[in-house]
Amino acid sequence: MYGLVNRAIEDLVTQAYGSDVWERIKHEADVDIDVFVRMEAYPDDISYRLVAAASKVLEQSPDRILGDFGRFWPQYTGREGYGEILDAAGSSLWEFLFNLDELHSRVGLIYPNLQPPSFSCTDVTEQSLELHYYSERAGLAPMVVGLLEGLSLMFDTPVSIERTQCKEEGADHDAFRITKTIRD
Ligand code: 1MF
Repeated sequence: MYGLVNRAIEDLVTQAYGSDVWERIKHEADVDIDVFVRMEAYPDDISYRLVAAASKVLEQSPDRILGDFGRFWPQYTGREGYGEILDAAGSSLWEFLFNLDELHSRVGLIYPNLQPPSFSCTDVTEQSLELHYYSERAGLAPMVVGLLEGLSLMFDTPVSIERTQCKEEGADHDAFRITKTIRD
């Protein structure tokens, strides 16, 4: 994955726990890279090892780390100069979710080593939809839940998220039912 992803993990950890903890995580992950270059493609293995090491050092489940990363990603990429691409993808949560593949193909035009996941929406009503998630990468569904929570905040649209299909349990792909909730 592009260095931007590893940089986001670094920022997330450093903001919350400081750079000493980040150095410990890199050491635990056996990652000997001083500075991740945002536009360089790194082996996926490095990102997976960083998540596993963060889980160990911070004594939190890998799924929780992935969820935190997902929630962090929309604001992080917005800040790091991708705000325009994010803005162009939609002005409501539903519109944004419909346009995820287009967003990734735009990024992929500039960064040819991108291996984007693919998303589609079915059973769409004003109140809810089912989001289908297809990826060549394993185990990242908890990150997608975090991403949806981050987008929900970004669009000020509270939702509940229910996992309706799980690839690890034999389904063809992962899917989520997203339902708008009323604020109290
Ligand atoms: O292959 C990749 O390197 C890669 C990197 C990031 C592929 C996808 C992504 C983004 N994606 C991360 C989870 C991947 C899960 C999977 O592969 O199964 C999050 C996708 C996403 C989902 C829901 C809502 C919003 C999402 O992201 C919006 C987005 C997507 C991509 C970018 C920014 C916002 C992006 C921008 C520039 C990139 C890479 C990704 O590359 C750079 C970075 C710095 C300098 C130059 C290029």
